[in-house]
Amino acid sequence: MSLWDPRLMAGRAPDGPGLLRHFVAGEFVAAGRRFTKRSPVTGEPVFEVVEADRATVDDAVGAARAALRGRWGRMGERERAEVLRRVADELERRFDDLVTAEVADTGKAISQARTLDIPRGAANFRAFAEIVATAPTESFTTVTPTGGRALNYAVRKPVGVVAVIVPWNLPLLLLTWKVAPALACGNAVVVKPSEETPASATLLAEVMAAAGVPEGVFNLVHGFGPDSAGEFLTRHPGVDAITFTGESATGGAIMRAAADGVKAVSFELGGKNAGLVFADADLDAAVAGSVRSSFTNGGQVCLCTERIYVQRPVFEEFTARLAKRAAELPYGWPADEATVNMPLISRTHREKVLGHYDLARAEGAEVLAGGGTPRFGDARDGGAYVQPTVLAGLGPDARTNTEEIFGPVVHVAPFDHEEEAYALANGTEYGLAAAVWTRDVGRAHRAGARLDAGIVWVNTWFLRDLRTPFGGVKASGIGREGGVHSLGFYSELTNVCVDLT
Ligand code: NAD
Ligand code: 6OD
Repeated sequence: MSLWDPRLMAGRAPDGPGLLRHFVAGEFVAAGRRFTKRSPVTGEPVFEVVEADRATVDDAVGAARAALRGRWGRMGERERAEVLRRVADELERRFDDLVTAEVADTGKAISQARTLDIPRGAANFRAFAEIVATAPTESFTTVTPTGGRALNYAVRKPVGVVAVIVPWNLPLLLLTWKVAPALACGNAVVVKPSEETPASATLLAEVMAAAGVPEGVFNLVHGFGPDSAGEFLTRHPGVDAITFTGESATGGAIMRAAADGVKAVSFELGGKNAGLVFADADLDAAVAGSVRSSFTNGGQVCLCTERIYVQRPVFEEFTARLAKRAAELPYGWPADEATVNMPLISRTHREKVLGHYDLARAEGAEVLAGGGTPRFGDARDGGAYVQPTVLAGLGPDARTNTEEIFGPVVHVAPFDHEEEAYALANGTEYGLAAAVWTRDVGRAHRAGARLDAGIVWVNTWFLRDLRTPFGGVKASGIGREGGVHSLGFYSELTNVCVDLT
């Protein structure tokens, strides 16, 4: 059987689970203990995965360092951009295998994997090929103390070996969002995907080899966080910088690990994102947009809306329509084109989300839709599904309205005045994203200025331009990636000063 047999999308490995290995110095290696990756659709094993020990992480970091000293280290920006375009071509050639890998690991709907996750993988490489090949660096003519002239200009150099640690919710999208700019800037990477989603990263290693990326430039180690591949990597003295996407608490642990080596960090962390629906909004668009922003990917997108504040005149109508739409979202097997709902990533995560559903009830919430688990009467009952859920009736300080849940759940509450809406939206420790629904152009711009968030969408959600700054404020992150901001993190600038007199 091929490792990427499409039948995996139904949550079972017909010929037994395939083995997913590390990729070090251009070779797949199987050294280490093994762990089982289970399908979130059925709970059945779909892959056996090799877990990296310290020695394998050492080898991977060593291979990356060696690559920087070789052909890769001598390539110019345009040549690297060409390599990135070949990676994008190869990702497109392996499109169906990547869809299978992503759906097998996550249980996400095939329509989403085909239109969001996998296309963004290739788009990330194409975008950063363009950005690095066209980005200017600064230069100044300086008057010297003797009245002569000096030329100052900046040269962009790689940071070195970059550790890339990513979560399970949009595995290929989030991994390539970091690998593409890191390689564009001439670094070598050691990547550690989530233990929950090892498949598409393994396929990306195949893609790198087929695209002719020199050996050691892209290395992959599988494993967990603490006392496993993640921690071995972040504490490794041979790693120069760490780019991480995941929970805010994990960001704290990685920051402590990075402190000893004074390593640069870029963090994209958790959120508790607000939606604001003003009475002047196009209500059809606000309802449809909020269904997307709360329930896409089973609510497991860091940018998802978990709190919606609605101006009082339209509160009843908006809430009734949102709850009805949530209850109608279609279930199905992941490979069915009409499927929208997907399972959570694991039974463990389901326990956490269901715990939040119970907590909301205990806090006094009214459950307007969902609130439990669906029953299928087939193998999906062994999976990690929960119902899309709409809650109401709680105050802004309830734990339901302040803690990130990371599931298909949203709480809806009314507000009266614009200032009140901003205060409510800004009232958590997070500051990642906001979605504002209004027809008032002035208010649209005011919201952008007043909301504590790395990105404010107005009359849309998750519309991305890869040239823009992306990141979070407060507990939602450190730094910005995207466009030239990624070049800022993944390269070091040397100022060269030439006295022309
Ligand atoms: P997580 O923090 O548990 O794990 C993320 C990655 O870190 C995994 O690969 C994990 O193995 C690794 N890891 C865990 N502990 C580690 C340690 N001590 N040292 C090194 N590596 C360690 O996050 P998750 O549950 O996989 O993902 C969900 C979270 O990610 C949510 O909080 C979500 O909001 C956040 N997220 C943020 C963004 C963003 O762009 N801001 C994007 C996606 C997800
Ligand atoms: O679109 C992106 O570039 C990005 N980093 C999205 C993050 C989604 C969080 O789950």
